[in-house]
Amino acid sequence: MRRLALIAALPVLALAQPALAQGSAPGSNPIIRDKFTADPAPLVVGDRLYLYVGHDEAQRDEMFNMKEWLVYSTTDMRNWTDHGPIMKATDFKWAKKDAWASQVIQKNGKFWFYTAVEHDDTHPGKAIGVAVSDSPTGPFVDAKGSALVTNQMTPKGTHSWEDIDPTVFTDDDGTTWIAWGNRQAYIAKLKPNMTEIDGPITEITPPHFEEGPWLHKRGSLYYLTYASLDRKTHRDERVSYSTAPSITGPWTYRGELTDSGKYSFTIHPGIVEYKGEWYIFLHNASLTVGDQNGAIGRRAVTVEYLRFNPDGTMKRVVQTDAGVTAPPPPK
Ligand code: FUB
Repeated sequence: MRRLALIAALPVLALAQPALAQGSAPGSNPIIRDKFTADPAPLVVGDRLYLYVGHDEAQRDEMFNMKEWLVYSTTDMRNWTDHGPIMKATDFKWAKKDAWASQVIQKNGKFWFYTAVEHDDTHPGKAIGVAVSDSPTGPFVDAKGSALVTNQMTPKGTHSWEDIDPTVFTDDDGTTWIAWGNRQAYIAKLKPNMTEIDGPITEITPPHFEEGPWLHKRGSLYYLTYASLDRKTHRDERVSYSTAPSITGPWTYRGELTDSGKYSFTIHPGIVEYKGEWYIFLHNASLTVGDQNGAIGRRAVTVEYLRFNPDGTMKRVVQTDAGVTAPPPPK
């Protein structure tokens, strides 16, 4: 997120939000309609898909106001159960605010929640925390008692919100990796205890990287998908991606996967395979709740089918209102 760009864009965004015709088929986009939600992170547990989101509560022209994370689940990709909040940013005693992007991963019989928050003045800037629960619906509690990553651990960065948006991925050898970043992207191993970085933090910034990295693997190919910003041609973020033959690279840039989200400066990918289908979760700012229109800090999560070419590259995703209520495209 670029602060200056966001502020410059606000008057335009405020004008550009007609109320959408909403209330169509269950499962159409946006998939959650009674609250503003952002930064979707899917996790499959058995036959259920859980979706972790940040709760957008910005008032009027406030940029972001995110105090807590919510979780929803589904077994049919149409009907979503609201399990409520799983944690507040201030449940990390060392954090001041900002329940920003997160991801949950299951390992060793527990659910590990990695997320970005604003650290208190002992380590100024954004930081990454880790929380744990015995259940995918929480409650989650701080697993470490201090930040896993602080702004001071990545000294090359030029801004205080560089260490955000963690994505976690367990490779076939059982090693769990964490990647994160804003403008610079980083990757590191996690120790088996899931609460400490193991070894060096390596910079892997791909072309046009802005934020919101998401790691996944399909077949023998590794994917790093992220919110991108082409500073010369685009005002709003889009999704781009790179692929690699191993989690340690080398990464090859594969270009843009999506356009920007409707009325939204930010976009944020979360990719998952569920019941034989691949999906990409995103967010836009097309939702109206009561008298509140979508805005930069009032976003709404969406989902689309994801399709792959024979060489493993991903087919460009068109963001629709029908989403997964439309017939699945051919594989
Ligand atoms: O939701 C707050 C921030 O906006 C996230 O951390 C970024 O990915 C962007 O979506």
